[in-house]
Amino acid sequence: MQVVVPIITPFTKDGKVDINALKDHVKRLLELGVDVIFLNGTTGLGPALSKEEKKETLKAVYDVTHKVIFQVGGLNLYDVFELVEYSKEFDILGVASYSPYYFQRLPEKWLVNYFNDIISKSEQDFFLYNYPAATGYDISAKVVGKIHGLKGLKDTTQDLAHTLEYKIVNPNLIVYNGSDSLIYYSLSSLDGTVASFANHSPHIISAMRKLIKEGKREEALKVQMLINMLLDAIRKYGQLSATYYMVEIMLGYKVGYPRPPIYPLTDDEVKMLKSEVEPLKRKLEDIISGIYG
Ligand code: FW2
Repeated sequence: MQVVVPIITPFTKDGKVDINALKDHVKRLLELGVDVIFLNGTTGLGPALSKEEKKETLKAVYDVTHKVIFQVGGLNLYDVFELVEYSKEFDILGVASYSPYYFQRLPEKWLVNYFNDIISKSEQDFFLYNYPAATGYDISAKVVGKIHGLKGLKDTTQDLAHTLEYKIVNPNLIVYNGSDSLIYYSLSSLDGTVASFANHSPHIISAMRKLIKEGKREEALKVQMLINMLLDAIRKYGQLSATYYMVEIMLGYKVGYPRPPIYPLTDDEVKMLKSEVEPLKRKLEDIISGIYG
């Protein structure tokens, strides 16, 4: 029942990775119950980071924890290999990659080759990141069967049956779902959740996990419903950017800025987001204080 956070990459106002903000954020999230840091994922703006920035984030986070999965995917396979090589210097949980994206109609065997090539260069455990809505390609359980040496997989789809299929085909695979609206189901029926939501509400996910462990299913589902309402509010402002501001709203500290093309919110947008979120936040806090007594 692991909670994995696809951590945001904090930037300074002039667009540099804010290393100190990143390290502090990692420390706080671990204290609040997060088990694993997924680096350079979608929420971390992975596709918008340079190879050097990806190295920088790994080095910084590794100073705080070794419980890291390092996302290396990209369209320049030589850069990807360089990151895989770089990862060998670190004793981490593994490397990960999304599939090649943007290009249409790639033959299935090229997708399989891409993952097999990365795995053959890596000394780390390998986690596949499937996000068909973003990449254009679904790496289904059938395709996964052609990839050799997978340790785990993160499936960002809204279809739990699709995610479960990986587990059915290969029960030894560590399988996570990456949708915030399915956190309850990921914790109760898979190996865990990779939740963007954990960037600002790790305490809420930890409380839900406690309820599940205690068999309090209805209460845990109530938390999921409130999470879904929060998500509706957040998504209106652009979830990738709003997540940065949600850290201050929910946890009370600033965590830097996103970087265009993921534009920072305006002051008015932050105010509106806050006023929409506050009533839900209060309801969640009431539930949490009831859980911990
Ligand atoms: C990541 C995740 C979560 C995303 C999801 C997209 O790397 O950011 O897939 O938040 O809506 O795993």
